Amino acid sequence: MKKRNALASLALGLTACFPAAHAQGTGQLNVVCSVQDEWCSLMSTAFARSAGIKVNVLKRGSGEALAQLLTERSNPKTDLWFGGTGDPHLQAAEQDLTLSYKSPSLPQLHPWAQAQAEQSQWRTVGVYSGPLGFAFNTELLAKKKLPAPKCWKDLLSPALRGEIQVANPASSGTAYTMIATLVQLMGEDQAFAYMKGLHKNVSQYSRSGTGPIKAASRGETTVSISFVHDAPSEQMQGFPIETSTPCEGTGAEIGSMSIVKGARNLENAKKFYEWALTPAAQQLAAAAHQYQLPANKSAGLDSHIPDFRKIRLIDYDYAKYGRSAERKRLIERWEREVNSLPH
Ligand code: S7P
Repeated sequence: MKKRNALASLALGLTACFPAAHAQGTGQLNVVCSVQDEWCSLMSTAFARSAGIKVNVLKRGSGEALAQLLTERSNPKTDLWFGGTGDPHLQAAEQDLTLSYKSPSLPQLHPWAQAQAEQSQWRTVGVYSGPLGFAFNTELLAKKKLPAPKCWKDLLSPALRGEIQVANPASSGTAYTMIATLVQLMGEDQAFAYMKGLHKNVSQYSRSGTGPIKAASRGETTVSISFVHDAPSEQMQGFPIETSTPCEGTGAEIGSMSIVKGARNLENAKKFYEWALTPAAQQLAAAAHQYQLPANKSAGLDSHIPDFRKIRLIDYDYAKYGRSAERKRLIERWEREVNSLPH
C-alpha cells in the first residue's frame, strides 16, 4: 500500500506525456528513456535516421519510468522503455506491464544480460552494466584536508559529517542498488546499522540517482555514492571529480530495456529493441559520453568504461533483489529505521 502511494506520488509529477498526434502511427515510436539526455537523444536520432521511424522520447529516472507505466496500464502510451537500473524493469515484468519477447540477438549478449531476460521470462533484457562506487570532488577534499574514500567504512568518518550525497531509494534505482549491495555484503541487520551511521554524514537524499555526482562535480557536496561510469562525462566538462570502488566489494546495475504490454506501435518497438542490441547502436553510449559496459559482446569498448576485472564485485542476486516484495520491504525498513532519523 505504502509503495503504491510512493509510486502514485511519483506519478503525480508525470503529467507531461507524448504529444497526442505522435502517440500512434506507422512511423512513430514512443520511448521512455532512463539514461542521460545526450544518450537518449542520440539513440532517437540515429534510429530515426536508419529506420525512418520518428521517436518521441520522454526522459524519466528508473523509478519514475515504472510509475509512468503503472499509470498507463489500462491505456499504454509508451511503447518501449530504454535504460535505467534493472530492478524496476523486473518489477514491471512481475506486474505484467511488459511484453515477453525473446530476441534472436540474445546469444550475442553477455551472460548477465541474457540472465536478466531469462529471469523475467523475456520481458526485459540487459543492455548495459555499471558498478556502484564513490565519486569525490578532489578540490574540496584537498581544501578540507580529507582523504579520498576507498571503502564503505571510510564513509562513516565523523570528518565527512554533512559531506555526502546519495539518492533516495524510494525514487532512485541507483540508491536501491546501494541498499541491496550493502545487505548482500554485510548481512541485513549490519547493513541497516551501517546506513544509520551513514545517515549522519548525508546532507540530502536526492530524487534522481545522477543528482549526487553532479552535485559533487559542481562542489555542492564533497562525496557522492554513484555509478562510477557517470564520472568521465563530468570530468570532460572540466569538473574536478574522481572515483573509487569500495575495497570491501560492490554491486553493479544491469541497465535494461523492455517493450510495454499493449504497445500501440509494437512492430516499431521490436525494430528499436533489435537495433538497440546491435554493436553499432551499443557504441552510441560512448559517443554520447556515457560509459556503461555494453551488453553486446562484440561492441567496441571505449577506454573510459570501468574495467570490471579491477573491481571487487559481489555475486549480486538480481532475481531476489529485483522482486517487488523484497524491494518494498527493504525501502520501508530504510524509511522507518534510517530516513526518519535526525541528521
Ligand atoms: O545514465 C546514467 C545512469 O546512471 O542513470 C540510470 C538510471 O536512470 C538512474 O536512475 P535513478 O534516478 O532511478 O537512480 C542508470 O541506469 C544509468 O547508468
